[in-house]
Amino acid sequence: SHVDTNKKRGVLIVIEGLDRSGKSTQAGALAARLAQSNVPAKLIKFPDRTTPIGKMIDAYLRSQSDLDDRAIHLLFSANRWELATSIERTLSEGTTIICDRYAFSGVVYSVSKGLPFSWCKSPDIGLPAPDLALFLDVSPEKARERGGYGEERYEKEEMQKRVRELFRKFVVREEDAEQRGDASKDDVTWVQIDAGRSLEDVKESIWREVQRVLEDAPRRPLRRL
Ligand code: T5A
Ligand code: NA
Repeated sequence: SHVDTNKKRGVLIVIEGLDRSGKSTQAGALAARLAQSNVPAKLIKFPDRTTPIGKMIDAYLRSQSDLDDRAIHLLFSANRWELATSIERTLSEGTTIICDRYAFSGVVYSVSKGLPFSWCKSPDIGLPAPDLALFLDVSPEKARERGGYGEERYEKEEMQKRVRELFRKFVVREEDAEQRGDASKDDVTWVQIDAGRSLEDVKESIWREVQRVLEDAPRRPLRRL
């Protein structure tokens, strides 16, 4: 069959951040803006609560079931692997993916419960790596202004504070490595976004980063975690 070598692959954009940082709001706004700009794009979300594994995760998050910390960690990862082939296919067909939470949430939430960092990373090794990872940072005070955290298992201020510190470590480590010039070519590009500002300001910051990656990323092969 005819292979169109001029066809650009889609770009994998991950939006990470704390509960109530505005991830879903911004992911939706970005999808709309890409559509207006005639960039084929698809919005996905993790956990995907619609799959059989996703239903187990949903019950756990709503405290309707209890699971060992390691078991739920592996389910979150398996939930990503369920969709990995479809993500790769979509990207190779030229469609950009906006992903509301990904493997970094997986690591950060489990590490903040006390599981070892390297153990937490290992089940996600080999998943498609994002071309851009945005960290939406928001203070617990701002989150409270937005109606506070919800009723789910991790939506407690102490947990959110630990999660925030861990996300910041991820991002700062990558930024430092880039500035020192010793970032490995496989490192994920992180951008921290101050998500405590107005919806419009956050949207504009995100759009600036996305335009840049839409230019650069399609020339590189898709990487893996
Ligand atoms: N988890 C997830 C793991 O432990 N391991 C994993 O591997 C994964 C993938 C569920 C939980 O699962 C954990 C992390 C989570 O604790 P979820 O279903 O994604 O994750 O649920 P949340 O991320 O908690 O969803 P939230 O709805 O709380 O957060 P969002 O999406 O960040 O926030 P959003 O967009 O819904 O906005 C929240 C409110 O704030 C307002 C919005 O209108 C909305 O009311 N808002 C703003 N207000 C003022 N100014 C702004 N700039 C605003 N932006 C949004
Ligand atoms: Na959300």
